[in-house]
Amino acid sequence: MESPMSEGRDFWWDEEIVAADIANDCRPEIMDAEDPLFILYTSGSTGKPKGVLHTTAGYLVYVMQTFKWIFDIRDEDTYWCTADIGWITGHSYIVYGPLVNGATSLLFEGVPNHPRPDRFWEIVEKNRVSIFYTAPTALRTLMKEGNHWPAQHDLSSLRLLGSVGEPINPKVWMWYRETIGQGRCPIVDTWWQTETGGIVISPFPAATPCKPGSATLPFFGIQPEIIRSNLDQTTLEEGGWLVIKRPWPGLMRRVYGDSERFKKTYFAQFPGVYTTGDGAKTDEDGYFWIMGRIDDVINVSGHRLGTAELESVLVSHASVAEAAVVGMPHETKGQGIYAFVTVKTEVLQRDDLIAALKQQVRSIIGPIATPDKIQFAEALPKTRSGKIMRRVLAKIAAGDVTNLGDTTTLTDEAVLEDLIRNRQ
Ligand code: 7RM
Repeated sequence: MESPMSEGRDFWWDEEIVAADIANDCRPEIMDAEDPLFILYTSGSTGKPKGVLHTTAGYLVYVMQTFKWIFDIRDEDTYWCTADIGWITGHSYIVYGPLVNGATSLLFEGVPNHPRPDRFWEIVEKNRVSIFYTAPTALRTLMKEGNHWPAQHDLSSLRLLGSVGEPINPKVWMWYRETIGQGRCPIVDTWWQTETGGIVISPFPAATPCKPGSATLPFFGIQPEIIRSNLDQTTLEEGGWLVIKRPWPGLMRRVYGDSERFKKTYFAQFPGVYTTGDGAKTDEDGYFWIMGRIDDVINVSGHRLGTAELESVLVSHASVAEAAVVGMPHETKGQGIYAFVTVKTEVLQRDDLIAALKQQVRSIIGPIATPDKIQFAEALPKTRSGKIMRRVLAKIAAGDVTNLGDTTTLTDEAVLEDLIRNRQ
């Protein structure tokens, strides 16, 4: 097709590039290893955002190596990470990691379900994508719409799948594995944070035996540990604080402009280790299971329950698409359990579904975990990176709706009205 060129406004790349003296006009700047590379502000569930600062050499070494080994990148691959570039996942695994490895990488600006819920699969087919990295929130959105959408596309180019951002519910993991990966592709469930710079707990594809819902084992050089409030190591299956004992090249260097806050947030509660803020447990194989943010743990009559496990049990019901669980004030138990649930597109919201869901949690986790209230929601409040904003939901559950706190990172304000209106 002819391009309508406008004199003085449009130029041909091939003509301009030969005329440019790249070696002299655009010289690389030599940086010191510890020079700042970028600052990324974390939304921070409470208080004002923190400027997480990463530096040049360590960060680049770390994202280069994790990208190379966890995504097993090869010359013939076409890699696609669906994240927003403004999120750390976009920084590390769209910009720096793929570029420093010279990978062929697809960039996409858009959402998974527009114009139709097969947008991702259409792009995979058209570009013969071989490595695909996305978030559980996107997978749940697409799974909800039914298998006929991926079924319309040739997904045979895929050879490796990745997940990041939230715990992936086992049911969603199985769907990813069977329906998208067609039982053929390994899945890497990658646990990490803005602060860690790159992936710190993850399987190596096809080398680490997987368990759906576990990010499995630490990357080389990473020494995670799970501890109690008194610093003792936890026993098997006992939930506790996830900390990392030794530094690594990708660890953030400081909170921009606030070294006190850096120390206080990550190194004060447990001196000598990096505190992640997540709760976790290990099983008999030493595999790590992330339980959710420690601040979101619910304490029912002295029993501490992580959000991830409760939500995964709700999601395992055939009618349920997504679930978010929060604590609510309760007279006798201290905290009660309030669950927000979205159902699959064709499912009607019925009272007997509430009873079935309560029964399911009761029989799988135990009577103590039975939700006190279940509310059907049209959608859940999420950040731009797809994380459920449980802090906002906890306020709604408590009936404290006049001040929902900082909702600047919320993607869609309209979601709140439905949630408040239908409060149980
Ligand atoms: C990469 C990113 C960090 C928080 C982290 C966790 C949660 C991220 C996983 C996960 C379970 C995962 N950076 N999280 N990945 N939980 N399994 N694979 O998300 O700074 O935006 O968020 O996200 O709670 O602390 S982040």
